[in-house]
Amino acid sequence: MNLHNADIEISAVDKKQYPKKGYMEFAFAGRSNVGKSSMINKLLNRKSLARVSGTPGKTITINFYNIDDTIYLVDLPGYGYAKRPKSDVEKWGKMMEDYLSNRKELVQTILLVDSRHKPTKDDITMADWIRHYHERLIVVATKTDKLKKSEIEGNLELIWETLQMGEDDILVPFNTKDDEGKYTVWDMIEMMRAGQMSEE
Ligand SMILES: Nc1nc2c(ncn2[C@@H]2O[C@H](COP(=O)(O)OP(=O)(O)OP(=O)(O)O)[C@@H](O)[C@H]2O)c(=O)[nH]1
Ligand SMILES: [Mg+2]
Repeated sequence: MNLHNADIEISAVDKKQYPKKGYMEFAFAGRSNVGKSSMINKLLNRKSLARVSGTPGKTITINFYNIDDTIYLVDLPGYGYAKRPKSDVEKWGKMMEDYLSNRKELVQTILLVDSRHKPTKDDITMADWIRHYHERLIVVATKTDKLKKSEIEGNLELIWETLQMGEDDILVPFNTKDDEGKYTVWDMIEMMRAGQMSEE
């Protein structure tokens, strides 16, 4: 999968709007501003297919990107945005729960955390949620270009420890400035799609 036909299929505010084609789905969760939309753009070599926001967390939607009429990449609404009203936090919770717990097409939720910081309480909750619904926790540590080379390993260790990751789990460093993380994420998605990652 190197060159992709990709388009937004639906920006859903309600589960009735979720796609009905049955393609496998790979979803990205994480704090507002962690880089979910940027990562989708990077994976697809597109500048602004997924909207990258200066003002985080404005609308609570689940965005489905149709990739080659084969899979969906799913941009989940971000959390941890301080200025969000309580009613929005509730809406967020209901939408996430609806999607994560009932969606048969969902193969894996991938958690994005900022490589510069220790994962937050919300990140830990999200990691637990993912572990509850999937066999393994896959975490992408974003914005590694903002770290010194010498800092990366230690920060990855801190993320690994804080999220209590185990031997079946996967942690991938990622940034939008080079292509390394992009290839690793695509390889993972390809393997999951082919069902080759379950029994290693
Ligand atoms: N330097 C650097 N900046 C990044 C990287 N990824 C994202 N950013 C920046 O981080 C900011 C937030 O990125 P988004 O992709 O909008 O984050 P998001 O997780 O989709 O945020 P919400 O949609 O609000 O949940 C933007 O200013 C991006 O340009 C990265 O790898 N390196
Ligand atoms: Mg976004």
